[in-house]
Amino acid sequence: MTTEHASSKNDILFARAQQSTPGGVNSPVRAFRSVGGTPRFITRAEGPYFWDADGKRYIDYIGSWGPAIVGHAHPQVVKAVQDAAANGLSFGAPTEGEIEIAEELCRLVPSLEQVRLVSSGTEATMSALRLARGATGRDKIVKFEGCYHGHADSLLVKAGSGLLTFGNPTSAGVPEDFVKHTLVLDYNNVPQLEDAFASMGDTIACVIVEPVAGNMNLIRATPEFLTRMRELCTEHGAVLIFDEVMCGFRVGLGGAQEMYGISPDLTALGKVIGGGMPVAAFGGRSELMQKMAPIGPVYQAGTLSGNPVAVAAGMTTLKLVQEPGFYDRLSAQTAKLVEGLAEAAKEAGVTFCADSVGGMFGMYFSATVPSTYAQMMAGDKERFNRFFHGMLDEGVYFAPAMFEAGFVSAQHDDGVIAETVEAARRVFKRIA
Ligand code: KE4
Repeated sequence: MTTEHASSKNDILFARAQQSTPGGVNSPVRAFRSVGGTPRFITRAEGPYFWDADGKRYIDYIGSWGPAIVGHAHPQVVKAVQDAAANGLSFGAPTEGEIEIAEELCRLVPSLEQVRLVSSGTEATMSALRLARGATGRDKIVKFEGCYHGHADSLLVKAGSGLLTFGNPTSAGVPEDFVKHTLVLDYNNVPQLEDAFASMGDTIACVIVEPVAGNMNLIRATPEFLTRMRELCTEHGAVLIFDEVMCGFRVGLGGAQEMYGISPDLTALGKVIGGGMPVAAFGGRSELMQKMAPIGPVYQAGTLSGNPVAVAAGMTTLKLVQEPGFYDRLSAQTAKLVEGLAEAAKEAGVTFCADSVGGMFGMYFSATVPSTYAQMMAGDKERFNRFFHGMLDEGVYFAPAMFEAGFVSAQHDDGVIAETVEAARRVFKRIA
C-alpha cells in the first residue's frame, strides 16, 4: 500500500495492472520492488514535475530515465510531435527527417561518421555487438559488472565464478551457450583488462562499456581505464563500443567520448536523442557501418526505425540542447542539487555522499563516492529505501532503486532545487 492511505488510486491501478501485465509494469524497475511500496501511476508531466493518479505533484528526478532533459511536455517538442503526427504516423519508407537527425548526430558526436536509427537502447547495443562480431569474425565480447546495456541475450550475464571465466546468465531463458562468449570484468580494473587481452586478445570481437556508468548508480570511469581500453582494443583489433545510451547528450553535448577525449569505434545512443519518444541509434566509423545490411553482410532491421513522429521529438530536443550554455546551466543545477543534499545529510549526521556529471547524479549512503560496483553495492540499501520513501511522501521522486542514477532537466531551476533540499533536510533528520 502507498504510504498515504489504502484507497489511493495508485493502489487500485496497480492491483488492476497486475491482472493484465506481469508485475503490473512494462519495465521491471518501475514496479518499486527494490524499495517496496506501490508505484505511482503518472497522469501528466510538465517541466520538472509530474502528477500521480491521486493528483499528487512530484519533482521528478527520473525524467523518463534520461530523455526528458529539456523538461516534460516542452512546448516546442510537443508541437513538433503534433505537426509530424498530422502528416501520418509511420510509412515504412525513408523520410528526410531521418537524414537530418543522422547528419545532426554525426555532426555532434565526435566519432560518428555514419549512424543507423533503431527504436530502443537494447536494439542499439545488440546491433553494435552483432556488427563488431561480423566485422571481426570473432565471437568473444567483454562487458563490465554493473554496466547495463539493455536486455539482449548475450548481455544478460553476470561475472563467471573465477577471474577471467566466462559469464553465467542473469535471466532465465538465456541458454548457457548464448553467454559463453561473454567475459564479465570489473569496472575501473585496468590490470584485469590487460590480463584478458594478454590471454585471449586475438579472439575478442569487442569491449562494450558505459563510459560514465549510470546503472550501478553513477560511477565515473577513470581516464586510465578508458585510455588503456582504447589502446588494448586498437592493439588487438577489437572493436571499442561506448554505450552512451544514457550518458550521451546527458553529460555534455558530445557525450562522454568528448569529455574523456577518447574515440570509440562504435557508439550506442538513445534516451535524449528521442526526447521521450522511441529513437535510439548505433554508429561509428564508416568502414564498420558499411558492413550493415542492405550493403553489407550484418543484418539488422526495424519496422519503426526512424519513425517520423519520434524523430521530430528527437530532432527538436537536439536543437534545444544546443542553446548557448545549456550544459553549463544543467551541470551547475545538478551540482547544486548534490551539494545541497550532502549538506542536508551532514547536518542530520547521516552517512551520505553524492556526485554528478553533467545532468546526471548519484546518491550514496556510504562515506565515499564509489568507483567500483562492489563499493556501490556496499552502500546502506535499507537507509536508501527509507530516504526514497521519505522524499516520495515529501513530493520528490528519485529513482526507486539504490543502483540507479538520477537526472536533472533544464527546468529544474533554483526554486525546484531549493524545495528538494529543504525536503531532504526534513527526511534526513527523520532517518538519522
Ligand atoms: P532501452 O532498451 O531500455 O531503451 O535501453 C537499454 C539501455 C542501454 N544502455 C544503457 C546505458 C541504459 O541505461 C539502458 C536503459 N537504462 C534503463 C535505466 N537504468 C532504462 C530503464 C528501464 O529499464 O526501464
